[in-house]
Amino acid sequence: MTHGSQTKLSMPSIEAIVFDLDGTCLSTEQLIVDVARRVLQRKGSSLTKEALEQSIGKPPLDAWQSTIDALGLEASAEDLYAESEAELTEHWHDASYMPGALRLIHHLRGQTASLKIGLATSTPRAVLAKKIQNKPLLQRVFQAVVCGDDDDIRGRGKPHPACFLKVCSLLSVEPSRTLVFEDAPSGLVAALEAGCHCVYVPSIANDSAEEALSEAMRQRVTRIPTLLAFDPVAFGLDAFRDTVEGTIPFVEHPESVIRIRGTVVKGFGRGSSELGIPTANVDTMAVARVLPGATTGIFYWWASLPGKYPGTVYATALSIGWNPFFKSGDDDVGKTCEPWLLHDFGGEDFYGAEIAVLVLGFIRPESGEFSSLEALIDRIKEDGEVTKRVLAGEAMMAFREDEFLRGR
Ligand code: ADP
Ligand code: RBF
Ligand code: MG
Repeated sequence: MTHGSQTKLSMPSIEAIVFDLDGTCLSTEQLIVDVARRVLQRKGSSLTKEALEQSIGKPPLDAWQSTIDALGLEASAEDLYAESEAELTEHWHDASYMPGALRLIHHLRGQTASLKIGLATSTPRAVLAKKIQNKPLLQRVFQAVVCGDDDDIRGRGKPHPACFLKVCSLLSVEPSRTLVFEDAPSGLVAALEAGCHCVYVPSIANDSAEEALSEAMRQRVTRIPTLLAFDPVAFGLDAFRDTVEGTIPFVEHPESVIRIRGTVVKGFGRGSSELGIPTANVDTMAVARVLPGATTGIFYWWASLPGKYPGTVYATALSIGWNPFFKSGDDDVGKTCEPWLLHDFGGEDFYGAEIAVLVLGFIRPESGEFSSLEALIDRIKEDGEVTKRVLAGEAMMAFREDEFLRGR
């Protein structure tokens, strides 16, 4: 598998890994959006794509104000925030793992060389307990946990380096031998200020946090689009042992399987005509409901069109992302979710149909670095071949029977 710029870094050997929680290990953003959706429903309104885009990545009160403005509501941001906080308190344990987080943490625990693992989160300790209430791995894996309301941290939240300095000290490791996983610009700065190296997995789409960093600091950042693209070998750690044909199957951790149900919508109209590869674009709201906004990559999955062809399941290669090969300059082309069903429909289209998909594995990060359109097409066809081979495996075949694929 290719891993872009994850070349081996010139850094001392890694003795500790420190995780941020929200947006890095847990997909709390999804939960917050779900709760926002319910709050708005009770007000007789509903969350639109535009309102969601306006509010993503902002602090809660600002996010609510943007939503109110975008939807033209007669409500105060304070009231809606209070209402959503009350509901969130009851639902923190519903937060799912970020794609690849469960697998990565399991892997790090099983390293041959002893590796310390810590957590540095802005979350108050009481809320942390709720968030990990039903996640036994997160309850026992960290040898040191620093929370935002700890006495010596309060008032010195990220981007202040205090939380990372403290967790390093609790783990008895030098920051220079510590690798931090972060998804937010403030966390990235905090980790670097503390002297750590940082694997930056931005949770905000098209974020450019590195631009604000000094050249020296930038040397200590490795950006990846999703934890699924992390290569431990580049950091002197053991290689993953769960890959099949260079891909990452999710079946070992069934909670990692992603289920998307949506409607087939119109795309840019270049799939069939320009590439000869039709893709049944899924409406982005359906995707946003289950996958963090910044997660991109090429995946494989089983798909069905339950309303149209009930009972039939198709092997499918899927691209989720910004199609960087086609992105010219600063054009902000929207994120798409495009399944290529590996089946000949004889020229038929199924716009408007319900599509159910079970994402079972990760093939590679999406790439903009193809020398020609033909090179991209060849690579996509190779993704299709890999998909067919991997999905033929016994564990994968079993998922064809999944209730989810039968429709509502
Ligand atoms: P668009 O940009 O609108 O998605 P495409 O050229 O990618 O246009 O065409 C995709 C459409 O073709 C799909 O929405 C679907 O209705 C139809 N289609 C036909 N065969 C397939 C297939 N094997 N996989 C995906 N979509 C297909
Ligand atoms: N687009 C890219 O820009 N980079 C990619 O690496 C890439 N990989 C893809 C892999 C698969 C399996 C599929 C189906 C599509 C991929 N595409 C990629 C998306 C392609 O650009 C898109 O489907 C067309 O532009 C039509 O919108
Ligand atoms: Mg398409």
